[in-house]
Formats: sequence, C-alpha cells, structure tokens
Amino acid sequence: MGPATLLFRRHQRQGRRVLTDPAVGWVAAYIGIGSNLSNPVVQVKYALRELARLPESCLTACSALYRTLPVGPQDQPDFVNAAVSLNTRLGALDLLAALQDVEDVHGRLRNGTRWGPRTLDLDMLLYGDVVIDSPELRVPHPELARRAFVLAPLADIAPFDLCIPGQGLLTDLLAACSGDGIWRQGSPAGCEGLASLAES
Ligand code: A4P
Ligand code: MG
Repeated sequence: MGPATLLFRRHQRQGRRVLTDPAVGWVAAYIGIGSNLSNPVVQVKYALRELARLPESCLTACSALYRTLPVGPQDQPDFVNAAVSLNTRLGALDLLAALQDVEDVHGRLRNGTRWGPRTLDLDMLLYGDVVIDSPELRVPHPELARRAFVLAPLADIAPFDLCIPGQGLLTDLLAACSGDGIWRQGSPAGCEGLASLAES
C-alpha cells in the first residue's frame, strides 16, 4: 500500500476531509484564469503563485497573458486571461473547492451579476478526459468551445492534438472561433519560466 493510500485511509478513519483519492491517480487538468479588477496582471501572477502551492498538485505550464474585451456586460473593464496546466491527485470537487479558496483569498465577491467584473475567476476547463455534469461542476467548462479568451491560452500550453471531450479538437475549435477582441501579451511559460513568474 503506497503513502497516498495510507494517508487517504487515515483521513477517512479520522472523519477528516479527504483531499487525495488514490483511486484517482494523477490527472492532467487545465484551469482558465480571468481578472478585470484591482490590477488584473498582478491578480493573475499572485494566482499563479497560489496554484503552484495547491496540495497534491504540480503546476506544469502557463500560457501567455491575454488582454481581452469583456464577453457579457460591456460596462466593465477589459480582462486579463490566461490558462495553466497542472497534474493533480485531487478529486475534481476538491480541486474546485481549492480553486474557490484561491478566488476568495483574492477578495472575489459573488454578487449575482452573471459574467460581471471580478478580481479573480478560476474555471476548471478540463479534468483529464472526464465529463462531469453536476449542479456544482461541469467539465469540460460549458462555454469553453465558444470563447477565444479561453481557447487561445489553452492552445499555448496543450498538446497539439488535445481533444475536448464531446467537442472535438482544440485546434479546430480555435480555428472556428473569431480572434477579435483578444491581444496576446508576452509568451507562454514552461516549468522553468513558471518558477520565476510565480515568484515575481
Ligand atoms: N461551476 C460549474 N462548473 C464549473 C467549472 N468548470 N469551473 C460552478 C468553475 N466553476 C464551475 O461560478 C458559479 C458556479 O459555477 C460555481 O459555484 C461553481 O460551482 P462563479 O465563478 O461563482 O461565477 P461566474 O464565473 O460569474 O459564473 P460562470 O457562469 O462560471 O461565468 P464564466 O463562464 O466564468 O464567465 N470575458 C472575458 N473577456 N474574460 C473573462 O474571463 N469571464 C466571464 C465569466 C464572463 N466574461 C468574460 C470572462
Ligand atoms: Mg467562473
């Protein structure tokens, strides 16, 4: 029995919140990052640092940052968007909870305005090739295929032949999507670049 299984069993026995499910194994997840309040570039960089510290997870790549026009209500500032990949042993719902904790640390207010302004939004774009359609979590993210501000950063860091479950190849989705309203700033960061980005 490996250490993860022992930890899992101990947490179960103690009735503690189970973070790692050894049955899950390592999963490649992709997270979309968005911000348009309180210095968005800084919000995104701090988010990277926090994502790099998620338990049972390893951040593997970060896209370039993109300045993007808001989709939804137009009376709000432009966004900064990015995407990261991470390998994780957190179950999907635990990963979602961890992302929401990071949003809360960034002072995220949920005032009910759909697609309104936000200090930080972390969306689970993909969780391996798993499809989940529950009230609290839907993956692949339901808007992914329609949004250039998600597809372009994702294409920076995903394998060329990445297939979005139920939607097709990422490259085809990106080609079909208008690139209007998004501007790339800088270049993607691999593992080495991430360390300095997350510390800067
Ligand atoms: N939820 C379900 N599936 C997911 C998922 N895959 N990832 C649930 C994250 N959360 C998911 O989310 C509302 C609920 O969705 C959560 O409680 C969670 O259980 P939220 O973050 O509180 O609210 P939201 O983000 O306002 O809602 P929504 O519908 O997720 O909005 P989106 O899709 O995130 O869109 N324009 C530009 N240019 N750039 C942007 O980043 N973002 C949005 C928000 C709109 N326009 C934008 C941008
Ligand atoms: Mg969201």
